[in-house]
Amino acid sequence: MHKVIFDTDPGIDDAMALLFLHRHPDIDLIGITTVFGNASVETTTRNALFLKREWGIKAPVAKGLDKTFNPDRPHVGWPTFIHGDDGLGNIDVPETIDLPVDPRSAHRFIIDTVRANPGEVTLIAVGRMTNLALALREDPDFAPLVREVVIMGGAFDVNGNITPAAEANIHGDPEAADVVMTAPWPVTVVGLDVTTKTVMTKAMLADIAERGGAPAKLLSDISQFYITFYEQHVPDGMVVHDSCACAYVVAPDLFKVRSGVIRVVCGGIADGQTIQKPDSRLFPPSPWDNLPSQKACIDIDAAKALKLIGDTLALHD
Ligand SMILES: [Ca+2]
Repeated sequence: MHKVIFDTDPGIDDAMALLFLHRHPDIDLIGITTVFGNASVETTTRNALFLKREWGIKAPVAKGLDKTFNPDRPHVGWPTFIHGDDGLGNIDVPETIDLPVDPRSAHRFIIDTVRANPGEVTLIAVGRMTNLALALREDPDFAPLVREVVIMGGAFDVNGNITPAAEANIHGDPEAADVVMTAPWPVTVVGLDVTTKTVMTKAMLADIAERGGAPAKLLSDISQFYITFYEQHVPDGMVVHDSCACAYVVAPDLFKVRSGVIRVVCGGIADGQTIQKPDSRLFPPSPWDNLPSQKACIDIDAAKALKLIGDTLALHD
């Protein structure tokens, strides 16, 4: 069993990943922490509570802060053209959800939960890296107690999606991402190199909606707005970015990884770019020296990953 804290900014592909974690038999979802990105943290937290209620998820929800790790960074608008004004595809999510939020902030919840389960917790982070970086700053000694960190973000051997250099989750808080990539815990980065190969067709989603009961039907309804956006990028369907990170946790064999120190460019025209120094390469002294080697996913068996994701989403409670 994998004890998982899901750090998320729901977000349509986040919603799919959350249902995957809820339904996969090898995942014990012990916490949901929210971050801003696809929408404000007020909205992403409301959406997490909405999905928790609709899907009967037990895990507590802890709300993150609404500032980048470097508070001087200017605010960038929300991508409402991808995720809708409500962050969930404009399905009329209620204004408020009558469920309690954990009294702790997201980063404090992460620290406390990891310290209560040393060596056992996997952090899956599929939004900006702000909460994880804040946790490292508040409690620098807790990183080695984390079993594994799996991130959806970054782009290594391919272009970014928000600039030619940068992927959106990393671009949204580059300083936080650099702190997370260089911390003494094992990180695997599931970025655009593999997620853009993982396209769920409309037919696959319709099949999941038919087999998976009301929760899968809701997921399908949420996803239609996103599919319309993706028509300009893929011929049929949607890229399931965040679910790829969850699939990695239960089926790492479906991914090809490369080891090496990963740094994040902070500032300039390549702001938010992720750059790995492969362990097999030698260079003169550089800012990549004397830091932990992490894993970047560079290929995926997309057909098998999509089957795993689809079959999991269609499982009944
Ligand atoms: Ca996300």
